[in-house]
Amino acid sequence: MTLPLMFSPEVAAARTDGRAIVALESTIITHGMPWPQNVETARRVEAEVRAAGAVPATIAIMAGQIHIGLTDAELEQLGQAKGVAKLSRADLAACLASGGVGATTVAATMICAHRAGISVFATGGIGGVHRGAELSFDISADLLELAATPVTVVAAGAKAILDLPKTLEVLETHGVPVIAFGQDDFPAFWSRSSGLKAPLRMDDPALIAAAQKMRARLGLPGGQLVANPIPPEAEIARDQIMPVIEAALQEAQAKGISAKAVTPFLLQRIFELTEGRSLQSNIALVLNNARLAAAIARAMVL
Ligand code: PSU
Ligand code: MN
Repeated sequence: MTLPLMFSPEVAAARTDGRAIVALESTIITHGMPWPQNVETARRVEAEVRAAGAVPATIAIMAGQIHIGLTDAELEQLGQAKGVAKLSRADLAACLASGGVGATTVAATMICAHRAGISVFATGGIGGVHRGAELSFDISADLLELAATPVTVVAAGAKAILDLPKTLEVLETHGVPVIAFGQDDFPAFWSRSSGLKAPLRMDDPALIAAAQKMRARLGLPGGQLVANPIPPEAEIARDQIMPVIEAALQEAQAKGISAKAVTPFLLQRIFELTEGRSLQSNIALVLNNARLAAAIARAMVL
């Protein structure tokens, strides 16, 4: 049996023409933002990729098929659907085999993108090492996927709800290049800086593309994490967002939220506690990441 890959007409045409393609994930649509902003944002992100000269490929599982690129109707359907599975490396195959529907996380989107020949992917923020991981062992599969699958992921750093020093340590242990774009500091999703220095810095999308190709030539598996700071006008300062994050984390603990539910719960609570401001920042940073990913993807096909 061959892999059930289904390309949208737009992505199929881009493949024929050898154009730059940028993968986009779907968990941010189903679990990361409320409707209707989720669908509106997904459309705007796709438009941003096109405006920057590449072709967007939003990835999701529908009726047991890996969709590489969604039509507008499919996007709307997914954005309104309730109870969609959040798929990572561990449950992707089971969902496909049973003919199910699922949204792909960073890890699962990387896997599908790679199978579809796409090497650049834009998202909001990757999963990472959760606070208290020394007890819960909650470390996102996104980190190990970056070590295994050759896709360059553009994110605004890791979400500040995580333990960022431990996240950087795990990435380093697994040999994942963490490249801050245009600054020295590792960004913290809603804020431009985490107060931590990023291991690497690059200011040129072409260099980021060249580094990914060089990894392949070295015979090293895995991708790269490009940490792109949120635009200054959209950021929430660290001293403003931190107390909100603390409050959300305490609620999650009191309610016994665990495993896959943690990240969606925290994002929703932070949205409520900031009266929607965190969502505005999240949208701005994803659009910004889409632009940079398109520039990297264009350099990749040269
Ligand atoms: N970025 C966002 N919003 C999100 C996510 C990323 O701006 O909802 C999702 C991604 O799909 C990421 C997932 O892979 O959160 C991480 O979940 P976990 O911590 O359970 O691994
Ligand atoms: Mn987790």
